[in-house]
Amino acid sequence: MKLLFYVLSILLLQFSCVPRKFDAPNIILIMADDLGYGDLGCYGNTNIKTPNLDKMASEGLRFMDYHSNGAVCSPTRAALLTGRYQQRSGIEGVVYAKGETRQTGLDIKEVTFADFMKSAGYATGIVGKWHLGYNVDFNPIYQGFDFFRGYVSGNIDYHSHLDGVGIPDWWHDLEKTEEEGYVTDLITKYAISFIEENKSKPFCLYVSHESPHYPFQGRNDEPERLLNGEFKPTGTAEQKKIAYKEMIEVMDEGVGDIFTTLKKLGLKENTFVFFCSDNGGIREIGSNGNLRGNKGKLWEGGHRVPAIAWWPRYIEPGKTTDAQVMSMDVFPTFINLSKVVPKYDFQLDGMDFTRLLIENKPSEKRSLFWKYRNQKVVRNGKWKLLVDKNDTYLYNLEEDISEQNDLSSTENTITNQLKSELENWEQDVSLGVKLRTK
Ligand SMILES: [Ca+2]
Repeated sequence: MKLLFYVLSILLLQFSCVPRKFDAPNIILIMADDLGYGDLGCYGNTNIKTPNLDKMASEGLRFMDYHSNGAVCSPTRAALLTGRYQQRSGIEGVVYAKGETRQTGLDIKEVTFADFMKSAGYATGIVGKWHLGYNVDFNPIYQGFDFFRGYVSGNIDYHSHLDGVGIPDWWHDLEKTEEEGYVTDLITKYAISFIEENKSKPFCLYVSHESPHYPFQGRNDEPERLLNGEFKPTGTAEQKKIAYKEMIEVMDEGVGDIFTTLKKLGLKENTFVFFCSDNGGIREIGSNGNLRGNKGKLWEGGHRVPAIAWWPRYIEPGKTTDAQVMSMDVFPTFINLSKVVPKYDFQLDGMDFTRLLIENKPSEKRSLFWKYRNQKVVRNGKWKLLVDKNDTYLYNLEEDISEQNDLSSTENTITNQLKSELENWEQDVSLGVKLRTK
């Protein structure tokens, strides 16, 4: 299938399905890990200082109703990479360091946004977290990326780079490599060197931060995971909160360094930068603002997350949008931004949001779906139906963003309609799904 994709890509037609009102930009996708809806200054946080992301928002478009496809790491990444609901690639849950899922990953036959961008003539790179398979056979290099500096597990010690079971996890492309440094700083360093090396050609860079995922460690903290197998006890809740703040602030500093690099290299005007998170903040340490719930659950706090788009030449500065956008929409948007349309039937679930960027016009209306463990959700406009085991809840998010008033018993018609939509969707995405094992 991948071979077919490449062959067909050579036959790409040079026209676009939307008006060609823009020049194809360089693309930088920056994703934070477990960053909550209330964790940035520009989303109301007064404790954590994020001047660079705040500036990005003041110069760009801030999303108020952006959602991660998953409430945890791997599913969101599968959807982000493939432009489809994660159920279709069999990644509905976390690919854990421990246990049998360690042998699984995103099938390399899947067509990722990196595959497409590479075929469209872009240099492609990923720095930071992969989390779509531990075995080298699942490495990002086999998923369309020319360049990989980072780790394949869900999290590594920020200093010793050991994964959750104590295995070293830092890679240069296909080679496991020892390298000193605080993970967030290494990610920024390699993001910048990738941009510098590719400044003269179109590039698509995925900056996949670990911050602010645990272990909660600042730049000058000691490693918690040691090579002799020792795992030191983690800090108190108060110490974790202090580290959490620093972790976000160091990531923000790195975002600032990327913008400085773009400016220095004369790439500022026509580079599209998109920042988002992969799921909501965790309980007690992260902030999800006034949303209910947290990472791992399908209340809004689990998947409504910060997102900012920046593209000085085309995006009107300082605006916000209520458009409902999801991780899986990133791939079709990249396709359109590249201005290269493959003569190939993509069957993506996501929808291109270029018009939202350049004209502030939302895409056509649609329903959005989530499923994780015992919870399922369908969102249609202001309505959100949540099935939690055997209980069904209906919320009007326009009036009740904190999901406090269940309207399922009074709004029977919409409840039944959404229930039926949810069942149809489940049926649709469950067809032929099988987790692959290497
Ligand atoms: Ca995450």
